[in-house]
Amino acid sequence: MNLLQSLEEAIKKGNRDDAVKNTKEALSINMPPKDILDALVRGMDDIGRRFKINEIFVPEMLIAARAMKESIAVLEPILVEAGIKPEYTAIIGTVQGDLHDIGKNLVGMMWKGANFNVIDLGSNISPEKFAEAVLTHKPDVVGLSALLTTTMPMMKNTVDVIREKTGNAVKIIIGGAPVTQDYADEIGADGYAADAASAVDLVRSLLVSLPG
Ligand code: B1M
Repeated sequence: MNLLQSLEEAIKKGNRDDAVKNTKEALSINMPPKDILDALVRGMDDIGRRFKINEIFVPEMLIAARAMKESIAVLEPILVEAGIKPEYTAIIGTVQGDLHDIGKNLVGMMWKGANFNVIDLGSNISPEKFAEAVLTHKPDVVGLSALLTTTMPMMKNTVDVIREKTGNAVKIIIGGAPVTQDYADEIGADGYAADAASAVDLVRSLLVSLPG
């Protein structure tokens, strides 16, 4: 088994120590951070598949998620260190009622890697808190994440409250497993990205046309 396969296995087993050790080892031999990230995501995808067929349950998911988070904490500075001056300021958070933060963290990490100044509000964030953060930090873009079909409507509330309290200047983009481009159009968001890498391209394409 090669190093990336061992890393994927460590995530599947929720073995934090091995996950962190393998991540550090992969970095020490200059493996591309993107390949390391892909191994982490593959491990977590498998966790989701097995949860669906009732092969594992919430505690195992939590343990795997914790291992992934710790590996990501090791990986993050490597992706970030290339940046000199942030290109854009971005706020990100998972909407109210939703505790899933792994995908949101990945998007934030990719944005940091793309040299954006990222303000991560965390998960379970109310529309009002998003709006306050927009007024405080004056970002170029706000990213909303949701992983539950039951919290998707909170995306619409959040878009509405941000628009009402801060106007139309800030771009709002949405993402998360149940979210689609159609849904983004329906709720008046400026864009939708299917994954963390596309979220970088999307921000750039939305902001490049802005004057100034
Ligand atoms: Co939950 N969970 N979970 N869970 N969980 C899902 C989402 C689920 C699909 C599992 C299943 O049934 N197969 C299901 C949702 C069903 C639905 O609504 N259709 C589900 C459920 C039901 C629940 C609970 C209700 C379970 C329960 O208690 N009965 C509960 C809800 C709690 C709550 O939020 N209020 C719950 C709890 C949890 C844990 C806490 C145990 C844990 C979360 C830990 C954490 O995040 N800190 C957890 C996990 C880990 C999962 C799965 C297994 C993995 C999610 C994940 O992190 N994926 C998930 C099953 C699955 O997705 N296969 C599941 C990896 C991550 C990289 O992918 O977040 O999709 P994802 O992010 C992607 C893209 O979506 C995109 O980029 C990322 C990849 O590059 N993206 C964006 C995400 N946000 C974006 C924002 C953007 C752009 C792109 O722009 C701003």
